[in-house]
Amino acid sequence: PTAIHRQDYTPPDYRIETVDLEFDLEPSSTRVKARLAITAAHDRSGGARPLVLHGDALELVSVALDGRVLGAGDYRLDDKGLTIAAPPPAFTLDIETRIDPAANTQLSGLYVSSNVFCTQCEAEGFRRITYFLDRPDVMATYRTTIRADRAAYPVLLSNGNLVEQRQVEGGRHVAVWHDPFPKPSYLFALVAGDLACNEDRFTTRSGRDVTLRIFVEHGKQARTGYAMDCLKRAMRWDEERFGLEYDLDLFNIVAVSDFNMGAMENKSLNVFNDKYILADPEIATDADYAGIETVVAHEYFHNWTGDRITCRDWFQLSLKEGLTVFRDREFSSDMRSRPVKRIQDVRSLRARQFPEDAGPLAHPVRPDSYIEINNFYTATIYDKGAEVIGMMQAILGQDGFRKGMDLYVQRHDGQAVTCDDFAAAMADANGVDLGQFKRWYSQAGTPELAIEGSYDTRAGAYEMTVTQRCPPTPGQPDKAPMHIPLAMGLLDAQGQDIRLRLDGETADAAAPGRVLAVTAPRQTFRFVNVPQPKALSVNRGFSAPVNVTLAQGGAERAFLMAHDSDAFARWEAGQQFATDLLLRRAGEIQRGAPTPFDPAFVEAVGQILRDESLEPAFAAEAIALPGEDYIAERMDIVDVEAIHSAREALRQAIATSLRADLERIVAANASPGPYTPDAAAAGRRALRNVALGYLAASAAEAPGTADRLLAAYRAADNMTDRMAALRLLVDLDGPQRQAALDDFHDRFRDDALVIDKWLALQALSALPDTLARVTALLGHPAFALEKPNKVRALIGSFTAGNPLRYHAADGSGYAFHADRTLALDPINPQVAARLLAPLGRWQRFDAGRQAKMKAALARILAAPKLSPDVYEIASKSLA
Ligand code: B3K
Ligand code: ZN
Repeated sequence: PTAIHRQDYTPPDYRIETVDLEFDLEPSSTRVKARLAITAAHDRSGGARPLVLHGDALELVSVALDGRVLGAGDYRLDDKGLTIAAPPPAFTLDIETRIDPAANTQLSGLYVSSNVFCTQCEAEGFRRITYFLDRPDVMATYRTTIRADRAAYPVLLSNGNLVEQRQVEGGRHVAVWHDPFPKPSYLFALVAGDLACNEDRFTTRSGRDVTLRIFVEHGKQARTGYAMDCLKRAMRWDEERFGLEYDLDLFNIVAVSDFNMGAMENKSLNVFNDKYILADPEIATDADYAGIETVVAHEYFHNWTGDRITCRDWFQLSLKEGLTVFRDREFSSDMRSRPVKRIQDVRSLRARQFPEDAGPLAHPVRPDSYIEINNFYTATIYDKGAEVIGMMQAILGQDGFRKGMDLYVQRHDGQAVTCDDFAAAMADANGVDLGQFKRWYSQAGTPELAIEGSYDTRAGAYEMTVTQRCPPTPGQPDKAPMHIPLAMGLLDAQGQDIRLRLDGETADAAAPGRVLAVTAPRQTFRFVNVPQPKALSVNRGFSAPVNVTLAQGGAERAFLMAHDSDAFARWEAGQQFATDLLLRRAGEIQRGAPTPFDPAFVEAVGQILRDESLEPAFAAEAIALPGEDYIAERMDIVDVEAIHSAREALRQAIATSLRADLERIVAANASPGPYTPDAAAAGRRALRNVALGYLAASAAEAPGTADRLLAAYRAADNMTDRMAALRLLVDLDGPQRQAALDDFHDRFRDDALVIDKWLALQALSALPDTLARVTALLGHPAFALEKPNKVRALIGSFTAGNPLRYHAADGSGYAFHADRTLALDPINPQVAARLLAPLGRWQRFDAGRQAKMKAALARILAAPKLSPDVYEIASKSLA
């Protein structure tokens, strides 16, 4: 496999103006007729250039140019596509292909999921339907005719407006759809199946009456109410916040059970993994509800940031993904608690993106090369991309950012553009220079900020010195300094923000918190007229996605936990305090000499538990310790056992000291009535379940714990509480664990999405025999390698979510991972490749584990007929 480079981009030689598609659907043999109106994009003085259409896994039936059927000598077919050497400047091409959707286990192109035909064309799936210029800068209008058996596939959908629907001979029927908006092929979609529908309406602010439909398996309509509500709220929010309105009379969502990702933003026909649509209190947790809100909004927001304005090439993927994640985050923050949302996003950034940026797969937000584009739907493109957009908003302010968005839409509606175009719109609308800032697009790696502060009592001045450094990443040994917006403040002894004015500024510049522009490798900020400060608060709101080193004692951290005016920073102070304690304890465990934890931390946690003014959802985050993966990131050589033991020990210390407070929290936050998924109720459940988790951590001291958890499991009237109890129980060996798991399975055996949870919980267990149980579950009737949700639930939860057992010293976890990868690759290479990242982190481990991880990667690479997807990840991981 060969790499494609961003620098090699050239505009297409041909344009495709209109696409007329006709599908004759049969599961194992579908015929596709495509009529393409093609024109040359260049003047022809240098002679005609060849037309090279992409194609993959297609059987060509016939091809005709301006009505003349071409013979084998008129074109060339190879495994990349179809080439016509010297076509005329404008012509019509008729292509007929035959495809086998039922055999399409890659789930890219047209495939069948539980008797429903559906498509996934991003990034390069359209070429698995017909020969095409399958690149995002070729935008055409589509007309789609679908012919299928009427009884088996009563619902026939594609993009745009339904033009006609009629019955035809042989028990078949036909639907014709037309999409007036030019779009790239990756946004094409088709669905055919026997589906139930929840219908609703939405009137846009300019008065357009839009029909909203969510299609699901029969019997599941009742579980679509929340998704529909989210959709309507998202539509309204985008009008209010960004002035962006929906542009057709119909918006369709279809939920399918087999899907490679979360969902897909095809124009007016979003296709979803049903995990992000179906919900009711019996089957969905609070986290599931929040996920639905996010993903429904995200796909809807793509209508402008992705569909109306799309990417010129796939190196610009973050143009639509980073921006749309930013938009869905803003939406969720407005719907729920902004600080809690920020905390959760930062937890996930640190758990997924920071490790990626520090490892062999690190790449810039705008990558320079790829082998398989599907490998680049990464945390860096999505989440760091959203951070980059968020920093622009931090620099420009919300109004300035809105001006930039308005200009971006005004300039580029209907176009396929680049990250530079977006940044130019932001810069031009605000009259600012974002030149240095744009290094965030080109430089990989998480910048490190070393910060030191000192107070000069005599001068009444505070100096903060910031040194920035960005570690080397593959292909980028040296980095230039970045423009980092750093939000900060100084607290006085009462915990109040001190008004800050930089040396040289006038008095009216003084403000209680500042956003500093850190631009130099080393920079000192001198604040004048400052009374004696008690604590320094930096990177408030996580204003930049960086790692901060700041020597702060426990007392200062505890003070910030209690007083910082920025809620995120209060949480962060607790995380850093806990991290200090856990890293020290892990070292002591390695040396066999643990010493007691600093009681100031436990006391600070107790204060949070007793502070009734706090939002419960915030308190839940504030008392939850950093995850094992975060601690691992901060260790020179990762020791999963020491990290696990240290964390368990701190949990026990908290439980022992604060038992009464924790019991009170559990009692006070019991469900007051029937379940509602709103943020306030979810926050109370979260706090109660974190407290319950601490109480369970002291299982050794309290022998009744397993019984108590089993009782909590049985008493639960919603999936959040049921899962919380079961999650704790699966770590405790005993009859209660098995009783609950069996009950759960029997209760939900017919609900695929809930069985996914059952598989995942068992894979996440800290018990020593977890790998054996996971291996046995591969043979369970509920498991199938063909179903991505099952693979992610069982295999992905183990490899990515259970560091303690995955990194077993004997290498059994790695061997398991290699075996599963090799079994999955021929079925679904995209999913196989996505799961591979943990093996690539070998540099972080001791020599014994390194050798075993590398051996597992080498074994994968040695396999014959490896997909480009897995080849790219495995080879880069070993490099
Ligand atoms: N754009 C799709 C992802 C497509 C995945 C291709 N392998 C989902 C989203 O970000 O909205
Ligand atoms: Zn997206």
